[in-house]
Amino acid sequence: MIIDRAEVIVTSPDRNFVTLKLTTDDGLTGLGDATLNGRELAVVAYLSEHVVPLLIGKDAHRIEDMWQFLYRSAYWRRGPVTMAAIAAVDVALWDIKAKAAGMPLYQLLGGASRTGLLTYGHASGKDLPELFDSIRSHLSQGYKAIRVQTGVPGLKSIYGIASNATFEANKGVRYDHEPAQRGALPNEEDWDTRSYLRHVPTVFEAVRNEFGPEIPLLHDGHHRMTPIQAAALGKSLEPYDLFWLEDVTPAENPEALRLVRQHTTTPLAIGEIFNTVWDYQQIIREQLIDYVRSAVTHTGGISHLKKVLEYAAQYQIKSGMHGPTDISPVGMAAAMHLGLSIHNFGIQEYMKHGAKTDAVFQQSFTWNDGMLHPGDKPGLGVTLDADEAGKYPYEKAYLPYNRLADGTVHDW
Ligand code: KDG
Ligand code: MG
Repeated sequence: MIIDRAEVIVTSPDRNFVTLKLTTDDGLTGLGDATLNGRELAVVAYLSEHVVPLLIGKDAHRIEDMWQFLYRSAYWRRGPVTMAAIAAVDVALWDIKAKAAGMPLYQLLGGASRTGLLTYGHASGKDLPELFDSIRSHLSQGYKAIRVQTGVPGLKSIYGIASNATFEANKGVRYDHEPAQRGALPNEEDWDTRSYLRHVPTVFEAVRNEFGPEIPLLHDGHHRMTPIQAAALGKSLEPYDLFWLEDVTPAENPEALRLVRQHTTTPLAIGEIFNTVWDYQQIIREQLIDYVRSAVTHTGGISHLKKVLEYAAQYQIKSGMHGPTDISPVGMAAAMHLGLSIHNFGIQEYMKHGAKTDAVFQQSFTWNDGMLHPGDKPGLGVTLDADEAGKYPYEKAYLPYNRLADGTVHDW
């Protein structure tokens, strides 16, 4: 089973996606997601110029060897561009291997460890009435766990709450508040941590009063706090029993979580911008987190993320894979197969893709009663319709950024 062709496909139905398609000499195809929101073409160049020439003529069965070869031979290691490119090759090869075996991929990964994957969706609102409507709408769709993001009095536009500018620039497609803005320069948002820290606990109190104690609630701090601020937030949210508090401090400094951990029992999740097991080494070993947020797409594929999660399992740390719409249906399918097979699955983030995206990527997963299942077609269970994909050329899109009241650039 020799790799005969490798195509890098860029398409922008609802939003940009980068997909690697490998074809073997016996006609099997495999897909891998290489989408890096706002920096998509960097991965396209890495793949087309540097990786594709290395794939042709290679044995498609040798997945681990290919991973090690792409990782080690480049000399320049890690980072989101490199690891997204390697992930795409890895996932496409797993797709091919599972098709060759005539099995859904999760069977090759050890078989199902559960019947389905608990998902959480994104509820948000600039004020309580809007937030409550959004929570009710998610509950009525079937979500059993909900991420709560809220506007903060005095701030016009913040992460997780679609600003009118983003909504309009995205041509009215809301994607449950996808932050990237198409065809323009980055949207500037504003930020004030003290107002946020005062306001957020009042919102969780109101949500618990309205919706009761049962629903698992999550919240994303999006890297915006200092360690002591994050510790204070974790402590002030303890009465509201969060499922997790995510990305409280900037991810570059894992030691920051020591201080947070010393002060709060609110469970912590981090890692959507991590790329390798080495980013997790300290925080897993020191048990500073409860959930690993890495996506298959950004962490070197199934082969590498499985190693991260096996390491995490030694410390009862669970998966909470990143799954906003910037993970393509191919990346989501890979997450579902991995999540179904591992023992330490925690929860899966799940935002529905738009109708155009679903027409480009035909999928076999199901989402019933808040639970995902990848389906039982051989491989990942996703095919890419080239004609549909060709209708949607790449459109430049930028993620937003933050400034404080005095103009200082801040983490968003
Ligand atoms: O591209 C950036 C998004 O993936 C990110 O803002 C989403 O934080 C995010 C989440 O938790 O889904
Ligand atoms: Mg996040």
